[in-house]
Amino acid sequence: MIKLHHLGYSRSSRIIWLCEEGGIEYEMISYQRDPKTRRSPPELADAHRLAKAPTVEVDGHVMVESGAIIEYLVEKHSDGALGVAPDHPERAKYLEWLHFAEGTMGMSFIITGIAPMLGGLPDVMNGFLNAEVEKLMDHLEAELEGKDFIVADKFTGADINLHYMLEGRSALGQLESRPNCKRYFDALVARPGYQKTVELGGPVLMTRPS
Ligand SMILES: N[C@@H](CCC(=O)N[C@@H](CS)C(=O)NCC(=O)O)C(=O)O
Repeated sequence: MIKLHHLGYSRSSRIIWLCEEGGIEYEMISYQRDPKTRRSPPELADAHRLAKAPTVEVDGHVMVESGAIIEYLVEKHSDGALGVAPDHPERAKYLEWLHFAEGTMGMSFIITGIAPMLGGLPDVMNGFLNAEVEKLMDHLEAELEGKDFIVADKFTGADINLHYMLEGRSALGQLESRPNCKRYFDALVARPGYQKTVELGGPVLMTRPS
């Protein structure tokens, strides 16, 4: 059985969701953020020196990085239903979107997401990062045209990884002008697997920026 180190209000909700919908057995150890700094507590560093969430103990390895964890758990610890098989025509697209969430979206989405809570960004950074977010959201909006899921006509780990990035955009009201993103996000959070994730691990975001 895998051991999931879950931090409240964090990306490790992704792994709860994956395990719940993917039929992966897991044990969960929960941590709370420091109320002042909002960083993880020192106890999480006992599991892995980065003290990041998600951290997963699996097959003798202490693993970090959501996309890699999702890929590994789907392939080695589930029936593969939440992945896209290597010979599937959309396999390349699946890997691209699974890793796009953290790889390309992560930096601009996270910084602009937390900036309002930290007093805002200097104008030059604001302009640069907001333009990047707009471009990436437009890309997602185009990609979701006529689709319920990002790849392969089914719910996959790529949707789970993308969802976290959209939580912040939803909280900032940035899905309203993008109907495909809004429809996609609303359908994801209506899934019983997501509801169960929130029930077990708490809300995904700490505060909704005003
Ligand atoms: N790219 C990593 C990011 C991991 C990450 O930064 N997690 C945040 C939670 S959302 C964290 O652990 N923050 C607490 C801290 O760094 O102290 C992943 O997707 O797993």
